[in-house]
Amino acid sequence: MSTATKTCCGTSDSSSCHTDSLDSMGNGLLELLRGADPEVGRILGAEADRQATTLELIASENHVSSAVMHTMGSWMTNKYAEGYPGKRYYGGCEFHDQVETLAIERAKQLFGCQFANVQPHCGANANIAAFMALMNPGDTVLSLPIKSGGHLSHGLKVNFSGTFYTVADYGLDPQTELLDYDEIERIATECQPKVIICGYSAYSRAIDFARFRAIADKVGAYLMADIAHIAGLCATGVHASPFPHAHVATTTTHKTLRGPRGGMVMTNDQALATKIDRKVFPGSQGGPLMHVIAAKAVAFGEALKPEFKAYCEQVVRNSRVLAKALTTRGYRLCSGGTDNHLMLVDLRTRDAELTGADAEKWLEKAGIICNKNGIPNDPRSPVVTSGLRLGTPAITTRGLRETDMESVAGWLDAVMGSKGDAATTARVREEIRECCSRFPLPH
Ligand code: DSN
Repeated sequence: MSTATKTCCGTSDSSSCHTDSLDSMGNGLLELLRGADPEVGRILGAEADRQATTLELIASENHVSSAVMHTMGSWMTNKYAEGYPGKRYYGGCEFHDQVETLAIERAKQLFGCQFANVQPHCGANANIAAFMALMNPGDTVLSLPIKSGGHLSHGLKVNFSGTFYTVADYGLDPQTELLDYDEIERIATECQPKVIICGYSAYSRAIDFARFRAIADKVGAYLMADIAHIAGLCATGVHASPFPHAHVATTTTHKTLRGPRGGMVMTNDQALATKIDRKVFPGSQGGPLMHVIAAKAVAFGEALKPEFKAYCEQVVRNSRVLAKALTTRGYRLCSGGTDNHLMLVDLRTRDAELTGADAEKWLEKAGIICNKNGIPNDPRSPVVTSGLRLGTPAITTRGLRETDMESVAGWLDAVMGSKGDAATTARVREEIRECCSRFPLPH
């Protein structure tokens, strides 16, 4: 650790460096790059410093453990392993078979399902494979559009999903901004979809998977649950599980699940599992990212521990407290609150002129990272927006608790309330640096 500031960022300003938050392997990497590639080393050091000294409120991001982080940068990256354990197209896969099998077995245990494909490179790839396994091109998928909190891979026109499939939408109740299951049932009955998707990117309330399955059964559709955002909560019982209700569940592994950047598809149906495997490889991907699959195994091992359940419970407690603290300060939350790790803040109730784009920019200067987000029926464009999406997974990983959420709400409000005024921003930036030094990133 004594070399920490020396290896920092490659900048001359050691006061802004926080590589003491790196573990020995992180510092070792920066030291290595100082000789091997100082340009990249400088960028990586600066990014390590950025993460160490800012509060990450993007609901889909997290800080992985050192074990997960360094498994991604391991020998496993050197190998082609197309195929599946025991059925590869390349020699030398003995240990790749072992680690992929371990990842699969841990995933099955974690989510209480019978089959898991851990090869998708990301959530969108998992969804491509699921679509291909469940539908033929032209078939109808019923989903929540992105403008109401859905995901682009659920049917956006410019995405593969909207290009190759017929898309029908369900919305949120305009008054409550909640899922309206009766209305979803009515639309499903009318459009007779082959697949109904539930699971969202910006919906802060619990999902009733059983109700969705009843609707799917009534119209003879498959139910596909994309649990990318809430995977960690589902794995620990903090949110209901998609199983046994969903025919297929897809997820990313890097959000609340706190693993490496990647995707996964799960099912309880043997015939669907066989199809899914074929649609992942060779259907839509080539060589699996074995270094990421190894890191998925590590992350799933971590998620099976009791500490991870406690972490997920804390994520939701923090989210609820932050939501309340913002409400107290005059911000309206879509649907009135949160049941999970995120909230969607309607900025207009605090200041009619306030936009998501401005707020995101001002907050970043103050050391709070978040994303502008459209709110349901947002009159502003998606690059401006009237909302902010905030999430607590990453700050909970650093150890912030309920009492700290009051400070976080205060910082958010100070910056937005002052319209990014320089003196307020500088004060908040310093207070956040101090907070980050009390809550270092995981080692
Ligand atoms: N981009 C992710 C999110 O931020 O929710 C979804 O894939």
